[in-house]
Amino acid sequence: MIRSPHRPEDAPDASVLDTHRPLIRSLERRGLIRGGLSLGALVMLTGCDVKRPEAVEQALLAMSRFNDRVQALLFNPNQLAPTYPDSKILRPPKFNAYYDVTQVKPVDGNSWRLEVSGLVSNRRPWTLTDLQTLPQRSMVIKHICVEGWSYIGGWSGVPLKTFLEHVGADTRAKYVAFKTADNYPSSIDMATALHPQTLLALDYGGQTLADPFGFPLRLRMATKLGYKNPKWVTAIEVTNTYPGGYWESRGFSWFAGI
Ligand SMILES: Nc1nc2c(c(=O)[nH]1)N[C@H]1C(S)=C(S)[C@@H](COP(=O)(O)O)O[C@H]1N2
Ligand SMILES: [Mo]
Repeated sequence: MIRSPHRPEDAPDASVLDTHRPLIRSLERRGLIRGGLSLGALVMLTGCDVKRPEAVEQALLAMSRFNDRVQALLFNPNQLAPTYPDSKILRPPKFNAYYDVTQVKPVDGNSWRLEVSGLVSNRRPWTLTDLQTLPQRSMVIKHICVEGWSYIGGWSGVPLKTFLEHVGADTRAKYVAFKTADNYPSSIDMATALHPQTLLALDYGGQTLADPFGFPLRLRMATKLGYKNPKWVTAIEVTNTYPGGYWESRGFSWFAGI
């Protein structure tokens, strides 16, 4: 059996609710809920793990898709997630993947290429040096994993929006999809791809990404849960065909953002 970092056997605790406070607050502000959110409702909005009988799995899957649309409608492209001072950056960051840290296979930065496909005008692959010459941006943000833990991390890299402009992406397309060296497919909505706090990260805490955290390139977004941030990215595709993702095909919410 695959080791799940999202341990469905564990019951969620108060810290899970805590890590989703920004989402809850934003829903409250928009008058969609009053006085907080039940754990059940939260589960449906975020695809957070809870104990659930196998029988309701299909229903939950359908519900989580419906909620992807609701969540996408709630997304405000101009709203910024909270940022923090550099002094709060956790060093080293916390590791997570669908396997243990000892099983990480480092990627060779020299032979690594970023493939580009789909609705773009330039499909030329990118080297690490190519990416380093694009304008960079930094952000210190909170990483929230559905397991119920979080940490503040400092990331720098190329805004995905800048990259998409450089490859001549059709930004009217619905999705941006990612492939990774460890076979962890992932995808996001175009509105989040163009958000200013969505980076193709090359550095953590002012240093080149360490192997366990996605060297040479990983996606880092301030507005989505941890599992939506693929590490060791090898390919980007702009598409109108729903691409899904590793945890999404196992019942987790696809949008998973605020
Ligand atoms: N390629 C890849 N990316 C991944 C994962 C993975 O297993 N493989 N796990 C995700 C999950 S569940 C989390 S919480 C974060 C952890 O990122 P970190 O190790 O930088 O904290 O990476 C995400 N990106
Ligand atoms: Mo996660």
